[in-house]
Amino acid sequence: MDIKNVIVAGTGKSGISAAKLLLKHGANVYLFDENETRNKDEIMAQTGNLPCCRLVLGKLTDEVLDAAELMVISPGIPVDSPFTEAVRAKNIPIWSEIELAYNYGKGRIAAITGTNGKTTTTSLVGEIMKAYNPKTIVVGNIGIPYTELCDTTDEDSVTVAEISSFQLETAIGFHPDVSAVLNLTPDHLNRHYTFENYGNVKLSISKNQTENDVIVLNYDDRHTRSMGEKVKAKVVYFSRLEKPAGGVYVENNSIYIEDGDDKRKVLELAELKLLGAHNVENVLAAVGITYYMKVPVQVIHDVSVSFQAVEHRIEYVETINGVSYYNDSKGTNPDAAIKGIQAMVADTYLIGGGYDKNSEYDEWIEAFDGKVKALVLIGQTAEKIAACARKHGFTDIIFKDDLKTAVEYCHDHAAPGEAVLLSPACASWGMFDNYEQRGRMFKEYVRSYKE
Ligand code: UMA
Repeated sequence: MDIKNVIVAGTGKSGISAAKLLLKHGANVYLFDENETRNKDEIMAQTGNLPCCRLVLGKLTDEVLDAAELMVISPGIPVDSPFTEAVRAKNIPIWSEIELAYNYGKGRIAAITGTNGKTTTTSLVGEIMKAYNPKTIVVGNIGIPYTELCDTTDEDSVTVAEISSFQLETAIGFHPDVSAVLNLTPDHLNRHYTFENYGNVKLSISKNQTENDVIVLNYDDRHTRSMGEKVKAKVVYFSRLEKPAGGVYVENNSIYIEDGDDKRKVLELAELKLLGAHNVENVLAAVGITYYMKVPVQVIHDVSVSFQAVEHRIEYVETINGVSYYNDSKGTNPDAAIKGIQAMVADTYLIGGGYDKNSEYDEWIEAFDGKVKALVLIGQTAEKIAACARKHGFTDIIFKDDLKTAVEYCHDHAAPGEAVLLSPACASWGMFDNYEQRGRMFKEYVRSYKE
C-alpha cells in the first residue's frame, strides 16, 4: 500500500491498532476522535509517541482534510456521522479497519457474520482451524482487531474473523474464501435504519466472492436462506430441521455433511458440551466452514466435542445460598436474550436493560414463559422495556440505578433453587465500555457475596 497520509477515526481498540499498523508501514497518521475528553498522553503512549502520529480531538481541521488520502473508520462510529461528510466531499475513501487489515494480511480467510452466535461460532472455528493449522489467527468483532495480527500472517496462514455489520459497511475489497451468515433478526436499527438495509450489509460479506469460494448459510432462517439466490459463491446450507442437499444437517441426533455423493457423519449431538438448539446451529455452521477450509472431518469432530461455552454467553458463574447465577452479557439484543431465558430451567430473576438500539422487546417478554420471577431493569431502556412488559401483562418489575444494586436486589430476594440471569437484551454502551466489561462486573458483584 502506498498511502502516506491517513486519518484514523476512533481511538478505541481498532483505532489504536490501525494507527500502529499504518505507522509501522511508514504512514503519517492523524488519529482522530470526536470525544475531546480522551486522554491524550495515554493514547499517544499506546501508539509509541511517534512524531508522525498526530492526535486530533473534537473536530477535523482543514489542514488534516487537505492532507489526507484515506480515512480508516472504527466500527463504533456511524458511517453517516456529520464529520464524514467533509471527508466524502474531499473524495477521501473511507475504509473499515477490516479493509485496512485485509490489505496487509495473507493466506486464507474464513469470515463469520450474522445477528447471533457469531462469537461462539468464530471461537469454535478458530479452535478447529488451530488444531489443523497452528498458523491461524482469530480476530475481529470477537475482541482482537484484525489490524493487530494481520502482519503476522503469510501464505500458509488462516484468518478466522468475526465480522459485524458495522465493519462490513466500509469493507471494500475484503474477500473471504469461506464466508458465513448465521441468522438475521432485527438489530442495530439505530445505525442501519431498516431491517432490509441491515440484511444487505450482512450479505455484503460475500460481495467479492466468486464461484471458487463458499458461503455457509442457515437454511432454517428464511432471510439467510434467500441470500443463497443472490450470491456468486458456492452455497452450503446448514440446517437443524431439514436436510438441504449438499449441506450440513442433523439426522438421527447426529451431524452429517454431504459433499457430492459423499455423506459423512461428523459427530453425535450427545457428544457436545455446548447446550441448547442455538448452539447446535453454531456447530453446524462451524462444521460447514471448517470442512470447506479443508480441515479433515476427524479434526472437526475432536475439537467440536471438547469445546466449551464462551465467556458471557449463558455462562454459569456461581451458586450462592442455593441460587445459581448466569452471565449472559452477550445477550445484547432481544433475539440473543430470548436464547438466554429459554436456556433457564429454574424460576429466574432476570436483569435487563441498557443502551437503546431502537429494538422491540415484545418477543423477548413473550419468551419469559412463566419462568421470570422478577425483571430487574437498569439503563436507558428500563422504562421502554417496562412499558412493553406491562402491555404483555407482566408486572413483576423492579427498577435499579445500576448493575451493582440490581445484583444486590437479586441476591436479597432469590430463594434457594432459583436462578439469577444477566441477559440485558440491550447493548452495554452508556453504562459500560462494552459487554465484556458488563459481564466481568456482574461476575465480580456476584462473587462478592460468596463469603
Ligand atoms: N467515537 C467517535 N464518534 C462516534 C462514536 C465513537 O469518535 O460517533 C470514538 C469513541 O470516542 C472511541 C472510539 O470511537 O474513542 C470507539 O471506537 P469503537 O466503538 O469502534 O470501539 P473499539 O474499541 O475500536 O471496538 C471495536 C468494536 N466495537 C464496536 O463495534 C462498537 C468491538 O466490538 C470489537 O471487538 C473491536 O472493535 C475489535 O475489532 C464490540 C461490539 O460491541 C464487541 N460490537 C457490536 C456487537 O457485537 O453487537 C457490533
